[in-house]
Amino acid sequence: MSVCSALLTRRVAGGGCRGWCGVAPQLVPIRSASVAEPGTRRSDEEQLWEATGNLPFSRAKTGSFFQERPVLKNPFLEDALLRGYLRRHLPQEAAFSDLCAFGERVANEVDEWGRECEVTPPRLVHFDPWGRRVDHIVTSSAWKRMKDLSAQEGLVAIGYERPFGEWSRVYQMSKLYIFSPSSGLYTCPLAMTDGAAKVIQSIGVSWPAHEAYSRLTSRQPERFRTSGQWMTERQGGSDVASGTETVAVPQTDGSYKLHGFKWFTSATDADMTLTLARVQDRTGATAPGSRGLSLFYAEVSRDEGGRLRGIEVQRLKDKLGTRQMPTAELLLDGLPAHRISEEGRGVASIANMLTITRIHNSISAAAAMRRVVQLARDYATRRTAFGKLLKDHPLHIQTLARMEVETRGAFLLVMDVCRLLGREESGTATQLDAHLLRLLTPVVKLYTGKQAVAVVSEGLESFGGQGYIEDTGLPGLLRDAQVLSIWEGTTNVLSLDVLRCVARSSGMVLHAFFTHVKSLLAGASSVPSLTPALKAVDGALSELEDFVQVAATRAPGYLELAARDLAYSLARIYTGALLIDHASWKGASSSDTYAALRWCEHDLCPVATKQARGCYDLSTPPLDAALVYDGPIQG
Ligand code: UCC
Repeated sequence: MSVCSALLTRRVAGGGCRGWCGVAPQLVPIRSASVAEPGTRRSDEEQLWEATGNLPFSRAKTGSFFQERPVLKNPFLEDALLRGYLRRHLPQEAAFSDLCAFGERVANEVDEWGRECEVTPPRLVHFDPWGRRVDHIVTSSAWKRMKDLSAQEGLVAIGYERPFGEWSRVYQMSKLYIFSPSSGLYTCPLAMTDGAAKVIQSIGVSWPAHEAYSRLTSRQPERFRTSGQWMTERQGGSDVASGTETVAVPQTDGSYKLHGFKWFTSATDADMTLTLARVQDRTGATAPGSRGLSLFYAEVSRDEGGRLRGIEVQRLKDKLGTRQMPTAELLLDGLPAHRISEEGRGVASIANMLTITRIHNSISAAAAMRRVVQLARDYATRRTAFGKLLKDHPLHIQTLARMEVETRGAFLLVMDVCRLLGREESGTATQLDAHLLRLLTPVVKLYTGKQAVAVVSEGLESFGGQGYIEDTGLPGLLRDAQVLSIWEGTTNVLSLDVLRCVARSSGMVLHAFFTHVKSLLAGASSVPSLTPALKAVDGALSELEDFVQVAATRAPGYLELAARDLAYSLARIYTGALLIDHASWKGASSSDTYAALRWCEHDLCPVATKQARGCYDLSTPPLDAALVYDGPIQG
């Protein structure tokens, strides 16, 4: 039997792709047939291929081998840590069965809608066929289905119904965590909607926003409404105090009309918004800075002619990712609005919204990591390279294990912040809890935002070239992850927020941090398998205490240079303590212990490491600047 007929026999017998895998020589005759020069004599083997009609790549044939795609399974059932965490803290049958059913729906139904949102991005129709300005943002039917689903599943409502008391936020965020990577970015309007409901509730649910509150927190799709959060203007989104030019002109009935330009408004198809503006006095003057800003509630509505009242949508933003979601530039030209904060208390009043959206952001970050790990580990059971499945290559599995450790750390960190939020909202928070919530909100947001980009990027690489192919849906995960460290406060802005809350609390937030980490470590001290991790976190905590003492004696510029590394140190130490605490629980698994040990291979206190190297000495800024600008000819 010739080589070819042996291969043919094998192909028929093998049937599927696996029979072909890793048998490179069989492709030789095919390749040589396809590259034969015109007029050259073909070999007997090639002629035999043709005669039998089995040239696998000829004419309409595309070969018989195809990689298997990764399969999305129920994200709740796939997630051992999520289930373990809930078994420990919220062992309620109702919560488990709801999350399980929702996970099934996400895998089998919702994920496809998310893909539809991605491939059918929103578009802006400025004019109707007769030339009238309409400014319609046209969204996909999947995007609209996401809205109905969000109401039905109570994705905002749960936070306000509080079915599980202080654990209700953990339950709500667990649902969002399952939903987020399949949501087509619908989690963005939900974050702002949740934040708006929180602001209204904290101000007092009364006219004019009481009806809005009941709709924002409704489970009925026909009543449910979403909110925007319009903060960013042309001068930028971080320094809100000096960047806000929008003015509020008082009306005789006590309401206001807003005039300004909002440069970056997310999920602009919202039904209402909270926004900042400066109230004009009778002379048209406004107060500068933060004390000139007030918080306004405005509804997005249309007049009888179909035109938006007081708003022109200038254009939709052309973004790297989050393309599923309409983000727009808005000209406010007499938008009717109501002031809902005291005059000059705008930033302080919208801070509640920032807390909520930053926590949602962190949930989305942890969820993106979890999703890419789930897909990558599934793919590793299907894809063969170098003669065996990827899952049987130790280096590949080591890479996935490192991603898993990062994902577990992110999950526990964000869930702990949700726990604290739930305690605050249910009235069970201690002063220590309140301090921790204030400190850890910027920390979890900045740390998980960065981790998500790294883990999702690594995840794409684990698919080889397929991770770079658009219609696998994988590149979208990376594009969407990149926004997580940018919006709702960049890494540096949030690092400075950490310093600010330390200063404003006279160090009490740090005191709460040290106290709580020590109590978590003490609770695990009797578990011998965790000793190396305990020692590592305890040592890092001491280094951090030393750093704080030294830094307190230095000029303010010293701490500013250390701000990012300080925030990272807080994140790594606290996460280490949470991993240890979780692994010390009686229902924990050996993987929980292993994850805690692996986490502690990080530099847990980079701020101490870099301090020892003189990284924050005041001699460094000019050297940094000289390095950054090395090259351009001065003139
Ligand atoms: O809108 C955007 C896109 C929306 C998309 C949302 C979707 C996200 C979910 C994703 C899920 C997939 S982007 C807009 C982003 N912009 C920001 O995040 C702003 C970033 N900048 C800051 O955070 C700054 O630190 C500012 C603006 C807060 C700084 O302003 P000021 O005026 O300098 O602030 P002050 O003076 O420090 O604080 C004023 C008051 C103080 O209260 P009082 O007066 O009582 O002492 C502060 O304690 O506000 C209080 N405050 C806070 N309270 C300030 N920040 C906070 C805070 N984080 N928490 C509690």
